[in-house]
Amino acid sequence: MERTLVLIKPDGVQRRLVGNIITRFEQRGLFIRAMKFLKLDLKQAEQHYSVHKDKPFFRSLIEYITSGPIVAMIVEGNNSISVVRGMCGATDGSKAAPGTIRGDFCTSIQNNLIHASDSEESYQHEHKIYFSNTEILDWRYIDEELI
Ligand code: FUP
Repeated sequence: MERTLVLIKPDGVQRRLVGNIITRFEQRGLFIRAMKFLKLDLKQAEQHYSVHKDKPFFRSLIEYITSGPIVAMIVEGNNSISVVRGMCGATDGSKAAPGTIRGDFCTSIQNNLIHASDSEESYQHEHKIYFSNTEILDWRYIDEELI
């Protein structure tokens, strides 16, 4: 099984979509291995989005992602990186398909509710910003084999 790093961004928290989003992952048969509610500091935000540091939208993105609390999760499942990206929908909410999280709840490219790792390499870079190894719990749901 594969792991991915998911963030419910400040607009997702402010708009009370945390429960809806987590429910989607639970219902899909994905497994939550770690979760926390936190406010990113500047250093963490710049580290997370370091690949975008030369992009024109970088400062605005950093301001947005540090503007309020977020929920960070490590989600595990079969092909979870592509499964979760599919559930998020296109980066630009105005182009995201209905039925996806962005396609159901937003139209913005920046305030797009959710982040999910786009590759194993990104997951390796990102998860260490949010979780220490002891915070990733070694546990199983009782129905994992069935799912
Ligand atoms: P994603 O992998 O879907 O999170 O998208 P990207 O890595 O391409 O971009 C990271 C974040 O930068 C997006 F979630 C939103 C923001 N962004 C903008 O604000 N403007 C842009 O033109 C592109 C991305």
